Amino acid sequence: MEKIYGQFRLEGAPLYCGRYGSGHINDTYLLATDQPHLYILQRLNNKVFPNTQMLMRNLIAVTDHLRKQDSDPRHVLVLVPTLTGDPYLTTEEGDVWRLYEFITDSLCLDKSETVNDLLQSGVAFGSFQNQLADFPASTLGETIPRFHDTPNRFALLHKAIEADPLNRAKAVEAEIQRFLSHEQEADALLSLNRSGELPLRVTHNDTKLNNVMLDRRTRTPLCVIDLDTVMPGLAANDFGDGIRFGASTAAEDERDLSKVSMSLELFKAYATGFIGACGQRLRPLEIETLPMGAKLMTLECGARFLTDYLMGDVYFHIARPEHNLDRCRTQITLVEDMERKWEDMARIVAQAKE
Ligand code: ADP
Ligand code: GN1
Ligand code: MG
Repeated sequence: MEKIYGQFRLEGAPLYCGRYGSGHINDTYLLATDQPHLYILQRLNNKVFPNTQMLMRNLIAVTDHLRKQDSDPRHVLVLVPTLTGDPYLTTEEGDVWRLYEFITDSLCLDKSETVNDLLQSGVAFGSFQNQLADFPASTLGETIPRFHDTPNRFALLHKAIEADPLNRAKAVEAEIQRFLSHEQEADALLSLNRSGELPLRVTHNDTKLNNVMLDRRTRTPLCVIDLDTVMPGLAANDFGDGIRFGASTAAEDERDLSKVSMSLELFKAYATGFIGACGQRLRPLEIETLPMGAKLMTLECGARFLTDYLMGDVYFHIARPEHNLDRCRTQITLVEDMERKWEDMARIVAQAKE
């Protein structure tokens, strides 16, 4: 690792560098120096992101835009340059490494400890969308083409079932059927976009609770992180992914499915924070379709976990052999629970707008 971090403009002598966080995509390390000064060092996953140079161009443009509105260094990700003055490092092997200032006195939660924590993450992602409302969307590259194209995610699931390279499909036939029985709904939001009823906005597209840093003392939002998928998208998807992860009563990879449900209390908290922070920007139909965003993001993410399980765990980092299978089971359990709570979800969203 010294070969990597030694090429950045560090303050102080490095003391420690070790794996950090619970992201599923990039390789993340905490780097500490004797100043003391903390950094986050990351290698981008170039299997997931086909064009890492374009991704970094997006990231620099988006953070520059955010910084014009808020110059506090704890509020916007800060890249530390290399010794040669570049904003990130490209190795001879073609890997891209970046170094961030560590956001100090912050919390990054895999699970909300209080209802207010989730409400605050809704505020963070709602405000994020507001801050990017005047960002020139056409200058953003598509870092993962068709990222939230749910029908295409189902097409990829079908391909995986057919290819079945590890002979796993037979044993998970029940899970496959639970997902496929929802396939006809997959296009519900994109079709409204094609007909011009739902607009594209600049969205984050990965609005998990652990992609926002809260202030350790006040527990209010400090900074939205993980900007690798900032692209034009639907507001309902940013709402929906926040619910998928944050309003669940259990972890994304919980094995005991009796613990997994979608909490209406948490749903209401996130809806209140998100809708409040998006302000007047959302059209009535965008608000009305927020529950559908929650259902489709959960269905889509579950279909992606199942696809990855069938393909041999080539996309998401796993920590145990059936990790992706466990994850897909929690997601489909949540989808089915949302269906039971559908009317309450619609009512809560309508009330949050008032
Ligand atoms: P991934 O795409 O793999 O999820 P993230 O960019 O979300 O990668 O980073 C993984 C984790 O590293 C985050 O969930 C957070 O805990 C931590 N992290 C990332 N950037 C910072 C930062 N600037 N300051 C403090 N912690 C950070
Ligand atoms: C990945 O990078 P991370 O861990 O924040 C994934 C999301 C999924 C999520 C599921 C680029 O997010 O799309 O919803 O895992 N990110 C990418 O936890 O695929
Ligand atoms: Mg992340």
